[in-house]
Amino acid sequence: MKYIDLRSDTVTLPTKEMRDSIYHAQVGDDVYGEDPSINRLEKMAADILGKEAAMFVASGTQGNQICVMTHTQPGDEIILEEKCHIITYEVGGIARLAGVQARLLPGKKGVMDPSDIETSIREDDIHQPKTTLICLENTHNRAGGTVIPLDILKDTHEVAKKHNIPIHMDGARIFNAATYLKLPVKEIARYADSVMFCLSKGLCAPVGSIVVGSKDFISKARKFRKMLGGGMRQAGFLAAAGIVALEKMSTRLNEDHDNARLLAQGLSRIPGIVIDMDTVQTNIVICDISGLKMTASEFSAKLHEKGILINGGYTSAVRFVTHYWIKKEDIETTLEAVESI
Ligand code: TLP
Repeated sequence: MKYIDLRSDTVTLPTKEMRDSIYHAQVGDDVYGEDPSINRLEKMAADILGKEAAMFVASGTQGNQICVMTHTQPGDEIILEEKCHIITYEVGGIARLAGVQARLLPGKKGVMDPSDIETSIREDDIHQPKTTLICLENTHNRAGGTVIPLDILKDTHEVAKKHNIPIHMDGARIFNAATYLKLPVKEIARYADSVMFCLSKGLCAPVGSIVVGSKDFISKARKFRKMLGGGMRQAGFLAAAGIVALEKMSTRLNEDHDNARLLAQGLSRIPGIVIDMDTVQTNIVICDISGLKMTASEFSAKLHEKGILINGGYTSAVRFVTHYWIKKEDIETTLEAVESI
């Protein structure tokens, strides 16, 4: 059976052009800085994001963890939104690897209020840890792919500068945010000192993410990447696909957003399903199915029987994610299947 896979945009397979570029890639030992494809990808990424330097990493998680380690010292405190990926899905890495303490703030649709951030910054007091990092997530996964509005981003940046605290942006899906805001991605990245973004989600590359920042930051970060086993030698085979991802796939995300909206509109018409349409901004649709009187895992098992894959959990929230391999017809098939359930 050919499944319609809406579990995540992480499931995207590489395109034919990516496979060809992988086959023909020029490679070398990247730990020596000698992989031409990695060097080209990193230069491209730094230019597109408007930063001095970039570094290829194995995954988004590895990139986020390296950034937290690079910005902080063990015993510091960092500010994060309470449902962000770093806190929810990175296995407690910031505690184990960076040795930092998390100060979690509630977000509105995933977005922290800049004044809440400011009041959470620790005073210079012998009893208190030092606040040394603010982490933002853009788009915000668990809030439904929501984008940080530019004015809030600017205000957050002002607060951070005033207190001399760097901002790290988990921009796993920053190209979706830029597509939504109709802005070049560097107009978002300029409000962060470091950004991690994924090549392997909506951009379809098989493996890899990128960290960007200043030259100093990236050279310090390279040491943490090595420590975490991320010195991947002939990684140019992966970079080759990443180059196609940046050149070809970053400009087509509107299609995924249109499909997500179509899906959300259809789902919201089905009795028992509730969606906050304001959160449907990019390629993620999160809905509440408590009115269907079944758990999310029961719902996803029923969809599975009909050839549709989503991630179900124990709560009543389910997530659908659109991507390159999901076409408009797949959305129609999905809506028919949900309706029949
Ligand atoms: N998110 C995955 C799962 O880990 C939940 C998904 O299916 O959405 N930041 C954000 C905002 C992410 O959504 C993800 C992946 C990551 C970081 C981590 O990227 P990877 O999977 O490459 O480690």
